Amino acid sequence: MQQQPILVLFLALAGAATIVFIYVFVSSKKAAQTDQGMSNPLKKRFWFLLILFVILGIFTSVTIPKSPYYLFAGETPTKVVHVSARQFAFILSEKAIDPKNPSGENIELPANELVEFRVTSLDVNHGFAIYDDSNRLITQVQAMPGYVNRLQYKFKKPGKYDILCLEYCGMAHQVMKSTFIVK
Ligand SMILES: [Cu+2]
Repeated sequence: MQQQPILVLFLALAGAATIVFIYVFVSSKKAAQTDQGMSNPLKKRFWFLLILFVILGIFTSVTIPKSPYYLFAGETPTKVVHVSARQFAFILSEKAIDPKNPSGENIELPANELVEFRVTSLDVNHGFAIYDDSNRLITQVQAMPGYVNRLQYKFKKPGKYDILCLEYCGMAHQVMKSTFIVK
């Protein structure tokens, strides 16, 4: 519901910006055409922009399918974990968490199977960041009040994983930590 007016505003601004660009492009083209007897600098610019767009197009079409949004496209997660972040703890549960009476349990996840974290916050913005046993950040998502962000991941290595807050959220931000086990 909240997103709809933002989308409309974005589309209106994008439309206005496009009209300005088209106007500038058309008016600059006219000026160049009336400059007879001079080599047209727009020709060079045309080829430069064409090559630039082709290169950008190739890079975009190669890299976008590898972005995290499409990593597990078409796969159904075998396990769903609900996560509620709050000052200054993470509550994890396999059942939906009641925001008025939040409670969680110890979580054990299967290795090499798709897991989905449904992450939200009960107060301010937090970061939900997962670290492996050598303290290497492997994946993360924002925990935002009023939104549920889905984070999908396949844990390759069994072991203990830490969850740390990746968004400064208050005086005790640095102690905001939780763990889970992958078997
Ligand atoms: Cu935090």
